[in-house]
Amino acid sequence: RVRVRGVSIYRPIIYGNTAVVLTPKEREVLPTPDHTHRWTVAVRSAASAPDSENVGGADDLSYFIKRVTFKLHDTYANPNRNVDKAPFEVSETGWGEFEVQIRINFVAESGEKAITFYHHLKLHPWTQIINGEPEQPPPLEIAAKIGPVHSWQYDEVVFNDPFQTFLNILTAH
Ligand code: SLL
Repeated sequence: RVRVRGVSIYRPIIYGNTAVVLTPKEREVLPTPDHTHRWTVAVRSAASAPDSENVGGADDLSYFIKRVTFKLHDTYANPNRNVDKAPFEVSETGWGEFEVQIRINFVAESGEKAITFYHHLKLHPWTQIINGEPEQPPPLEIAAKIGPVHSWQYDEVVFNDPFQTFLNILTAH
């Protein structure tokens, strides 16, 4: 296996979440009536819109990502969610914000170590301070009218001195 010395190649990604307020009807049919939101946390190509689903298309990251593990809050059953194909995302319902650990494993040909990002799952559209009280999210009825919450972070995955075979894979896409 030959490394190509002096070469740096990067792939732009976004990671983050969208969230919507559940309607009273949706909450009725859930086994967990205390859940207030439905959310999706994901890793996507920076070339695709945050909420688009172009599986197998130009923005499918699986040519260089083998697995993404989303570590959810311990209140969730099986908090470690492995996703082995695009779209690299997890959808759930819940009531609270928390830190999601996002671990990205690259394809075997890369010889690269996994990398980890942290994302604060965002459910509420804003915080406001009323009369010096602690920050409060708006009431759910108002949040529902405001619409989906998006929270995305741009980043670049950099590969230094990549293996020739991996460089070939990257540049072929
Ligand atoms: C908080 N530190 O206290 C956060 C924890 C946990 C969120 C939020 C679902 C749990 C379930 C859920 O929304 N957990 O499966 O019912 O705000």
